[in-house]
Amino acid sequence: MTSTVASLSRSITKSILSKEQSEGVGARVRRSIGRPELRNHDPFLMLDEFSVDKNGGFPDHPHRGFETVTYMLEGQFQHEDFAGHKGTIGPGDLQWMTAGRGIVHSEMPVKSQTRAHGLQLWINLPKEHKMCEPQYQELLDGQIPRATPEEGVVIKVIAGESHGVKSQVYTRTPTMYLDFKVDKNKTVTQTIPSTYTGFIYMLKGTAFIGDKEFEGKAHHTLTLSENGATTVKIQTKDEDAHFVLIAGEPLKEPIVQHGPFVMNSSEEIYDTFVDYQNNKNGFERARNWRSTIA
Ligand code: FJE
Ligand code: FE
Repeated sequence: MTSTVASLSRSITKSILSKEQSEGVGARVRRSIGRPELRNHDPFLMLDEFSVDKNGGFPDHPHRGFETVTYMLEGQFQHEDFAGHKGTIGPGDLQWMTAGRGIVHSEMPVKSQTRAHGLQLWINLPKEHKMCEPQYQELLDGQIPRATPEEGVVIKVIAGESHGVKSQVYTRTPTMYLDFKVDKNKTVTQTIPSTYTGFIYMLKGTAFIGDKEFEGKAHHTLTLSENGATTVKIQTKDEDAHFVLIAGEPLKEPIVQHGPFVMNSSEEIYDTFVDYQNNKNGFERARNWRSTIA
């Protein structure tokens, strides 16, 4: 009975706190998806809330087989790749990078800034897109559409759709990525395709999720039930809240990951090492390349 299911909200199946750990060079991350308690969130491989001061960063490193989505919260971050693509992203800006067959790049805070703070999500690519040409989709804060279902509720639509507002970002893996800023004492509902795997990552304040009002607090990942429901209900009480809701269609393909390479088999991972070492099949420009920002 679809009418019964549609009236139900998805509920919370797990709530996991992300404590800070070291990553890259002198960087601190709160790892959400990708930590031992939060594996198997197909199509998502990793979500890090990163915090980097002027001495840290993620100097020259490769990627193959997935997408990295960097969403800045505070401060300025620079990036530069082996094809000469470079730029700076600031608060509220988005870089959706499809690594495909190969990217080598550097991601570093702007040195004059005190702290760069943001989210980096890794989305797996389906078999037919793993070796695609790399692509960037870059949006400044002001270019990301907002849904405002009522006063005191602002939803930035980074990918997918919310309250009739659609993102133009092309997602090879069907993905919904929404940033919610909700004032205290509000209720908001969000439609999520019933087949999507989803979670909420809390950035600030407290939110109460689902019909059972599960309490979500800052730096916690709340995984959404897969009960076939098409909505999630989120309430605030005596505090404002800031969180992201991320959901996507599971690929249901084998995943073999070796650090920044994610393929479908160990043979493909082996081929990737050979390609990277020999500057082949997408890594041609890696030969003798060094970033100027690291
Ligand atoms: C890394 C491979 C990587 N979390 N959060 C191995 F690609 C990375 C890496 C990142 C990263 C970059 C940013 Cl901008 C934000 C991140 C991992 O680049 F740290 C390891 N160890
Ligand atoms: Fe990277």
